[in-house]
Amino acid sequence: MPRRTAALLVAIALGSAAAAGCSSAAGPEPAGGSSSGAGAAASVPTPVVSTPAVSASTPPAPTTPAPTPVAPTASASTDAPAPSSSSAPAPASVSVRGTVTDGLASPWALAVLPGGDLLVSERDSARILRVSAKDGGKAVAGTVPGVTSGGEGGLLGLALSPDFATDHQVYAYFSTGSDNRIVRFDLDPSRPSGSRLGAPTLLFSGIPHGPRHNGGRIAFGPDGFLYAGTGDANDRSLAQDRDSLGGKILRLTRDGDPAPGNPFPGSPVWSLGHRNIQGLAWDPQGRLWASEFGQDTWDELNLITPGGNYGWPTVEGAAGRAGFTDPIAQWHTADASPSGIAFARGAVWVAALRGTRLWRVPVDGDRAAGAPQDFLKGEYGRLRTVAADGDGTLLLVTDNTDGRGSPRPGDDRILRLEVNGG
Ligand SMILES: [Ca+2]
Repeated sequence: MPRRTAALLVAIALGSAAAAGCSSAAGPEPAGGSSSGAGAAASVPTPVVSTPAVSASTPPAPTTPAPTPVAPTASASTDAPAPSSSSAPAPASVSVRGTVTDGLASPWALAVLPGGDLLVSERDSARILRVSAKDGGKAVAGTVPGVTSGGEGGLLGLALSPDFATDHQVYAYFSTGSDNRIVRFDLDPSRPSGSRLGAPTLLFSGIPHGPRHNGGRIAFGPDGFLYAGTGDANDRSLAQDRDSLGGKILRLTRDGDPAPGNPFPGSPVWSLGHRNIQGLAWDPQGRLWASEFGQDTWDELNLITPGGNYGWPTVEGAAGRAGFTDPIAQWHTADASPSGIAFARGAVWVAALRGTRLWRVPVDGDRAAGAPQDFLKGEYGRLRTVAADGDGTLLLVTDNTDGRGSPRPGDDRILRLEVNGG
């Protein structure tokens, strides 16, 4: 039997098993970990996905050939166009260098302050904590007023002003009872702990809110504008509606206005057709990468272009359909369920909740340079986000206290990782 055919059959068999195993956890942040079917899959190679199966049943896109999405499997390299040995990325290794701090409750976002201290948001308590780089000590910088926690909502993203060193401004994305919104605070380190956040300035509101799919990641791009990943708020029709803020990546000025140069005049929308975006990162060339929760089939890593339509809910994962941009990499939801991402050492690093591991997607320009590698599988439970902290260092935030995990003593924590190779 030709190898490709054999691989395809394996893909179908394993794919069916994986689909059956996750049918009850179709949410964007499905539970998982040791008590779920993920345990049984732990010793099985990650299912082969996509490319052969898709191309076998779907005619190729008529015009521009989409880059082949890369599936997270060692055997994918036998089916995918193999990079030449001279250009193949070296595998990387990851070492856990220590626990920066622990005892966090539903941590969600992480920001690295000048000097190395960290800001962490706690989704349910609505607190922003400052963590000392020296000893991991935690101090409450303040509690964000007006946050309504519940489901996947609460205090979500944080972003530092690009001029934080001089303006001390912090941006936050959070849920109220009726919407998601973005505010800005002054952070005054000279004030007493607990009152270091000034009064919030409301910058942007009306982002659709629901018990699930609230998006929530915010980050400043290299262009100085603020990007926000939103969710479809469990109303899938919003993602393709250019007039809705749901299921989008938004691009805003620092004051919350639609940024100049956005693809749809007067609109904050930068890209559409998303289900739930919780990961945003730029590579050194200024390309924006975004992770996205799939429903029950394909999680995605996408390369974002202005005005791009990423397909939800018409398609999930790589479909090769005209008018929709296919992902660069995709995973079964049991293997990933990706929240925060970071770019470091020539790769996108993806924190996986249900997949309980850290994925590395090596990239070469606008495409994946090889099959994703996974690290720390099952070792620390659900992973909420990852941030780069200088060359070769990653900060990884666990999230076993979000109501879907199995907290263990010390959860949740921030780990410092050292990346070698790559
Ligand atoms: Ca998509």
